[in-house]
Amino acid sequence: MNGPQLNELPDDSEQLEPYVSGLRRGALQAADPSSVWTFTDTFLLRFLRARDFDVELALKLLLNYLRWRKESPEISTCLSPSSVLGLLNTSYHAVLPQRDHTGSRVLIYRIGQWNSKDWSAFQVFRISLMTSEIISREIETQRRGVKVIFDLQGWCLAHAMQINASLARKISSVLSDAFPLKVRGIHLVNEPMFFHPVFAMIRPFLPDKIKQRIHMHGTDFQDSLSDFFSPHILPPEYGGEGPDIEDVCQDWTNQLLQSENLLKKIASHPTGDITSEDSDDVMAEQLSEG
Ligand code: VIV
Repeated sequence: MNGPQLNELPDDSEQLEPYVSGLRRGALQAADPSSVWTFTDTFLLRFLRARDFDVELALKLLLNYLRWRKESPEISTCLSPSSVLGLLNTSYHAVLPQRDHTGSRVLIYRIGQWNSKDWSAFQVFRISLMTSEIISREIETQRRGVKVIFDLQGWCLAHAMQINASLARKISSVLSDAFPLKVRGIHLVNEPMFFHPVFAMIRPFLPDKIKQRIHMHGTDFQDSLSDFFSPHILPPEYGGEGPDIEDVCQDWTNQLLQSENLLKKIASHPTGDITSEDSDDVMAEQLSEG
């Protein structure tokens, strides 16, 4: 069986066993001998699916994920939706209730809602990490990845000032090889001219594969965005016939708040491998069925 076929199998399929064992062996070999890491199958499968069951690439991704977390404590150690509720309540972010025609999750970030006097770039980044941790638990998302719409209306110098070279690097790492999510498309809408210098900081670190998936739609974006997303899933603000942006943001904020305990556990765990059967996970299962 090839990678894409393996990707369709469920977590408990026997055929996945050799891949899971191979990845576990590699990870334990690469680990600091004093560490007490253990890895559940469920956790390892996220990395395998993200790399279509290429064990070597999945190992690289897993080690990058662990290193990124360690090197970015300002972002990774504080995953608490309630701590950024003020920002979430401005309709800054949503995961659309419906997947796109390829099964990808569709995320919206409305950067203009980010008041940079009140919220640091690290806090803003944490929201993306929280959402990513939650949706990467869904098997269908592990298979079909994510597409992201960044609405840059309202992007201004104060925002640009928050993005230094070190942060630009962290952004490009999670997009390319430090988080177990396939990034299938990045769509920028309403980007002003002076967003370009910021993008120029991030771009050089991105592999060609990701660069090719970045689309700049400008202010007159509705026609070109509809080439990628069917109108019935998009909010009217983005040229669609789906639910209002305020409603989808509110719904996702509620999902995040319900995941508060789970996210705190993930943040404080040495590897992030939280796969327990408690109430938090019931929610993750409900999400993956939806
Ligand atoms: O976090 O798959 C200058 C995606 C994103 C993630 C994470 C994962 C992921 C697609 C990002 C996208 C957003 C963690 C796993 C990189 C957080 C960005 C936070 C910063 C502070 C936002 C500032 C605005 C950016 C906007 C443009 C970025 C694109 C060119 C990617």
